[in-house]
Amino acid sequence: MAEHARQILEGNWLGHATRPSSLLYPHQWSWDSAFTAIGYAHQDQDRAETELRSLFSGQWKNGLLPHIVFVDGGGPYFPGPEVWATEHSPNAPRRPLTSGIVQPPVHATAVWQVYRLARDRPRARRFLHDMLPKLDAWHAYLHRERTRIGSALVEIWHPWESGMDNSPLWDPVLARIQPRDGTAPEHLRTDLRVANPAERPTAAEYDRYLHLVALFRAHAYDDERIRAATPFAVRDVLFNSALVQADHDLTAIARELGKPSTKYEDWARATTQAVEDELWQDGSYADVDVVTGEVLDASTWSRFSPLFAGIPAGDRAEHVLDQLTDAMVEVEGLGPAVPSLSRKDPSFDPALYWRGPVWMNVNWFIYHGLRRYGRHDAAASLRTTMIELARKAGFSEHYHPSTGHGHGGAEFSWSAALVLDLLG
Ligand code: 2M8
Repeated sequence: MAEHARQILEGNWLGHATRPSSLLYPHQWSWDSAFTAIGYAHQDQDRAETELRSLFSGQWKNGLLPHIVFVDGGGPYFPGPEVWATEHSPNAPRRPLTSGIVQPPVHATAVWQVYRLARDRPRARRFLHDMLPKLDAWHAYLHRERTRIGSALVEIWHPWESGMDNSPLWDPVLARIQPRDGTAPEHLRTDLRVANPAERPTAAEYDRYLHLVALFRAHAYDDERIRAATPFAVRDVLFNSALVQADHDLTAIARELGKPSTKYEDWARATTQAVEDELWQDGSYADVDVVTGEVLDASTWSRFSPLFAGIPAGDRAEHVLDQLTDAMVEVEGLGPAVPSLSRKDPSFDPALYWRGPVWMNVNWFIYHGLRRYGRHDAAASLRTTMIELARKAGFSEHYHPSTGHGHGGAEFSWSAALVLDLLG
């Protein structure tokens, strides 16, 4: 199993970074690289460090860590660098070319794991030392530019920033957008040529994705202007939970290096409190639309992501753990798993990307959450299902929640890397 996972990563290795999947995603993606480094950490310190260093070579002067770092000659992908046109921003690097939005901040978590598992300790310490200022700038960007007065929660400004592109969470927000400034004609969409179109976001969704990119470009990627103008601004449970955990990990990194850590502890505390005060709505965690104040209550897996960061306590934690047990599905002959969207949700579709399939990273977050709350048996069952899914269906992008069949991109890096992490 581990050998097969290593072969997948080897096949996607570009010499300095790992692409998520050869045809569908032929460049370097932000949270994919963090997951991939978490897997490499067990086997290959050099690869793990190189993966994260190369991702951060795309970091902007204002600390923004872009969701895609384009690889010269990487292969066709829409929207490519010419659409992002990040030269409009004084903060974007001239090289490498990048996108101009972010993804969930799991990078400090990855850096800390790479450091902890490294065999060559002096080298690992140099790595940690080099990464601290980069992570500091990245988290400072989020806490500074992605918050508004009155809330410590960070905002996402695009469905792609959530990592869960076509989640039904965004339906009501996207419905308010009338796309004008930029559309995505089918012939430009490289994803439709290499993946099953029935498993990809719709044309209406892509038009809105592109409308938002055009808006960011028109505002020269100036955060203050975008904050005032964007019709898509969401306080997302997963993004904020990942950030709380990453702030905890950044605290550990700073302490390990004998550097001040109070700022990171304060960030973690303030965001935790804000998740508890502002995102707990009617007995469940839920995203909030900043523009309308509306609660976005689709029953996605991300309602459980605060467990990963140890956010809920006492009765609330028990309640979330009970909801999680209810949301699990049984993959035929393999065991329990958490689907990206509850079967009971009207938008549930077992093969449609972030609207139902089982994803390895989702189950990895939940596995760690369960362990954190002492639910070791449930965590062990989830681990077994993930390993057996990969054995049965290979390292797919996502899996059918009943049959366990693989869907989406094949030979998918984070599925391989996170199984390597589970194998230990
Ligand atoms: C998917 O998103 C990209 C856009 O960023 C796409 O569909 O083209 C998402 O699943 C995202 O979470 C992931 O990071 C990316 C690469 O695996 O693919």
